[in-house]
Amino acid sequence: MLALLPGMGQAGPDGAALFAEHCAACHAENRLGGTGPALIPETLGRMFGPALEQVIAEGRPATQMAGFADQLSAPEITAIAAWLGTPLAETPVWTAEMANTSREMSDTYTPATAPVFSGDPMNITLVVETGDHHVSVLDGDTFEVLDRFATPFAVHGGPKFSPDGRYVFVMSRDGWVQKYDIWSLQVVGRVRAGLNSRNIAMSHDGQWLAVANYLPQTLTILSTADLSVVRVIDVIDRKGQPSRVSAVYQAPDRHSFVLALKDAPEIWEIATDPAAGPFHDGFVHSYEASMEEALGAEEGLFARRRIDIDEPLDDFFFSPDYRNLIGTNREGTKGEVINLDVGRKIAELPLPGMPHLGSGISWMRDGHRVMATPHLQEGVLSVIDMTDWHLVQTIKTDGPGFFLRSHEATPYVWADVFFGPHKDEMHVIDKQSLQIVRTLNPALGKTVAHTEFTRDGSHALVSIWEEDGAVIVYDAKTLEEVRRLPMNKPSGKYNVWNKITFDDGTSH
Ligand code: DHE
Repeated sequence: MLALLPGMGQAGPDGAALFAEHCAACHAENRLGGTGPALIPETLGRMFGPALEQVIAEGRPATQMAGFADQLSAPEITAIAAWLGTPLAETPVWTAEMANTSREMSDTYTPATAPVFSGDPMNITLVVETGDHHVSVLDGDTFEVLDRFATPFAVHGGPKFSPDGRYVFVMSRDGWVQKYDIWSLQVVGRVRAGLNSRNIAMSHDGQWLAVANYLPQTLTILSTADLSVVRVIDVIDRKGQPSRVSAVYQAPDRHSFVLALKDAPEIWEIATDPAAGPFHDGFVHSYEASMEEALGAEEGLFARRRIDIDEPLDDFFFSPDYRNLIGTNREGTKGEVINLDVGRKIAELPLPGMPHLGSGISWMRDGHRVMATPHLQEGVLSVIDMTDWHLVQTIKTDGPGFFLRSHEATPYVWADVFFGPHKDEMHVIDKQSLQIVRTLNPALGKTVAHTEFTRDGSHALVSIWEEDGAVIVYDAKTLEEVRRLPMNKPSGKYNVWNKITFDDGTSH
């Protein structure tokens, strides 16, 4: 009888043992990451099976991840990939102290007293390149790449700018938050705020950055000045059950953060201003001024308000005054409008087919504010009147889309067709007639997605979302291509001015 080789069980190669032998040195025995990223299903997202096997076999270009094809057989690689797809047996602990210990501030960072480039610092556009985990910093007038910096693995969600547009913060799915100084074009530092994080939000005054976590079930609050952890709030519902945080949103007019909870029928509002937080235009809310989780901060700062709802709601869109929130239920079959002033549901919206409200945008039409949202499972955009919440129109598209974008200065909405055979299309839709006026098709067979505008709205930047991809710059009036900048799987793009002014047409 043959002796079993290390990592080989009776039923075939043992993925866990092989991981311990070959991968744990960089990714940690518990798979929560070390010099390499966390390798658990929550952080790997949609990367499973063959995609993981390919990375294990071939490595990742421009990173320290080497290929293992010459050391491991194909079945061994398959076994490791399968092991990475198994959830952790227990919820890991990640305390404020542990997060603070992870903080790494750059020794070489030197703040500049003025921008080190000649262009308009308010017209900088960041491009997240997910192919090799970098961000390119573009001059929004010349489209020159001013800098390209490495980010933690798998950045997700929109980077968040300080209100003056000088600093930007990016977050990776494995919980790292990185600070970058746009004036000096340098990375300032990073901290691991969670183990599996969803997104980040900036407080109205730029002092605090909130990080929504799935693992552990917490909201982490960082000081934007030095990335230190000032508070970790355990997210526990009224019945004592912990909940993941689906997302945290900045509500600048309310001086608060608003939290979507994945597992609890509650919406949380966290005050970011001890004086004005609990008040909004005369409404006095029942904030719990001394939370059990409070760690001795000024009274009222980070106080929590719970809003009870019928079922968990996700993926929020807000009216521009942040009085109303639109969320969708877990099944993605309807939308609910919650008035944050009175703290209850005021309307229900017919939104079947998994609306992606986080990508929603709004604009003025016939004297009314309307909002539009794509749907992840249906080739339609829903347009809703935000004064009486009726469905104005359903616009048929060539397939389900992910992102919508517009700008105050353009008559059009740009809507991608992210899923299906028409993923290479970008619809351009008239904001008044709600008709598709042009369908762009700049890269046959490739995914074409996500639009961002320059500060003045004169140009639209669109991603060819592939490793040998590009950002295409269009003249936003003539819809003609002006430039094509090669990029490595560019995903989202974010213009400083449009983001800090909450321009109509950008998702928040
Ligand atoms: Fe996202 C934003 C949730 C999958 C790329 N995505 C967001 C936001 C949320 C969210 C709550 C708004 C946060 C913010 O910007 O502060 N995304 C989710 C999901 O629940 C979902 C469907 C499943 C998941 O795995 O988390 C999901 N998202 C994806 C992807 O597969 C995408 C296409 C590729 C990726 O990077 O993982 C993706 N999401 C993005 C991008 C934004 C985003 C580029 C920011 C868009 C913007 O313009 O602001």
